Amino acid sequence: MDDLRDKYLGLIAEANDESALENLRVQAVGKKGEISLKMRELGKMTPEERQIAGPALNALKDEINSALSAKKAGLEDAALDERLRGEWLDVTLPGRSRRHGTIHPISQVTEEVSAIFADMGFAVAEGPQIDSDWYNFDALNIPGHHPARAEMDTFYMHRSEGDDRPPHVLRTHTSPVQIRSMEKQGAPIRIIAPGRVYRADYDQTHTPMFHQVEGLAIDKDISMANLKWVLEEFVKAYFEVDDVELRFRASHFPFTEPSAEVDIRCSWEGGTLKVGEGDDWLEILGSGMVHPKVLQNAGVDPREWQGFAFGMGIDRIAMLKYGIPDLRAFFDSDLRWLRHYGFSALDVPTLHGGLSG
Ligand code: 2U9
Repeated sequence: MDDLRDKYLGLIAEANDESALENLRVQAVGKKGEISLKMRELGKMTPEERQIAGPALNALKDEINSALSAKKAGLEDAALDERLRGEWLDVTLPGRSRRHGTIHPISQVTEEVSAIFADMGFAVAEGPQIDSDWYNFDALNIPGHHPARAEMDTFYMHRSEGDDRPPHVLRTHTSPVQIRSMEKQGAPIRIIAPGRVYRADYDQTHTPMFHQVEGLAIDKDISMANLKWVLEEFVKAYFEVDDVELRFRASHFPFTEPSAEVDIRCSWEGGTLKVGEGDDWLEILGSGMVHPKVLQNAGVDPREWQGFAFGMGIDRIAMLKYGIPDLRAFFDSDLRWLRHYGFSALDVPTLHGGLSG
């Protein structure tokens, strides 16, 4: 019996996986196992012999069963340890940083401006960047002899000889969008039209492609007073100041009458712009009451409807707010520029909530 005990405890100690252990269990204490066979022999023994051998065999069976369980638990622990060694993770290590792209200042400012006007009930309208000279000029009361229509300022689409379709241009302002919107939905209307525009001009303050946002509000009794309030609210929200003083200077545009250029009070102390204080004035937009002829050209009856329009350069107000010195860098600079002046994707403005993130 001691031989049997030594044999099986030895084999169990040496087993190194669960299936080997199971084989040993069947071989030792299974129905036809060595110990079970020995137990069957008890019947042939004398009562005295049986009284000694019976309990001894039961004890041996118990001992082997507990050795099997202990070994099984040991193998499971070892397997777990092995797995954990492979999956070891230092949660105190700093995260691996991934290179994120950034939002271009033009996109950021377009979103900011759209969110501010959306809060005042303006919808965003879009239109084609190549348009007919009717939508870009005539409908806006800009006559054929106007200098803006000269090839020097406007990019005209090439036409082959004999092609008599009306001339098309790269739009020089987003105003055609408002004409098309009025044609489509009529009055009343409250929209802004942000987007790319093109003029043949290139120096430190002009690029041949730049961005504008124009606004239009047409209703039964809209006046310059409404224009003034809307622009004040816009300037305060955009430059994030509680108060600002606007100066309306009489001006002339073919598409508005009367027309005004709008300056904001500011200071440039220490080279940085402060809006709403100081003795300087900064021109940021043009505006006026939409010319009756323009309303008529867009299919809106000027005897019934009137309203204001305004326009400003997105690139320019982006430079002013975010201290970007050279306009040309917007469109021909490298990724280092974008990493410096770009915005995180989390900084996009939300409606009714100011800036998130
Ligand atoms: C319609 C009627 C009127 C839009 C207007 C201006 C004045 C203006 C400039 C600002 C700086 C262009 O980017 S800029 O160079 N714009 O001064 N724009 S009123 O007037 C409209 C537009 C559409 C149907």
